[in-house]
Amino acid sequence: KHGILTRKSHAEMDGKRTPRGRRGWKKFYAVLKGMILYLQKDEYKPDKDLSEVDLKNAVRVHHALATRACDYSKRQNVLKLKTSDWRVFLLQAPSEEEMMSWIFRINLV
Ligand code: I3P
Repeated sequence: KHGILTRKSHAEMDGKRTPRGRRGWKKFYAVLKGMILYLQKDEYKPDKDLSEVDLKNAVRVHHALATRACDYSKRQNVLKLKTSDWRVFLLQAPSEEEMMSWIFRINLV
């Protein structure tokens, strides 16, 4: 699955709140491949190598939990992604349908 996702980091690997200055929203081209959600700067090209930044932004979604971000109301179609290493991301999809689809696909991994 792939599509546009806008990300906000909420908590870090130690479970601590992401510090100010790194809590902003950022738009990515998202690709879910195997157990990894790639958050790329540019559109997906099958034969192009990932940049260092793209690799750094990749999230392992094995044993992660995706739910609708019911407690976040500033933006629409936002899902909450909790990873097995205690990171928390908010991910905004372009539509309700897309958000539901991402939740379903991430939880299948
Ligand atoms: C954050 C940025 C986010 C905001 C967040 C700020 O600043 O303005 O948009 O979240 O508020 O800390 P920075 O880019 O300097 O990290 P919202 O859009 O959800 O308000 P927060 O600290 O209350 O999460």
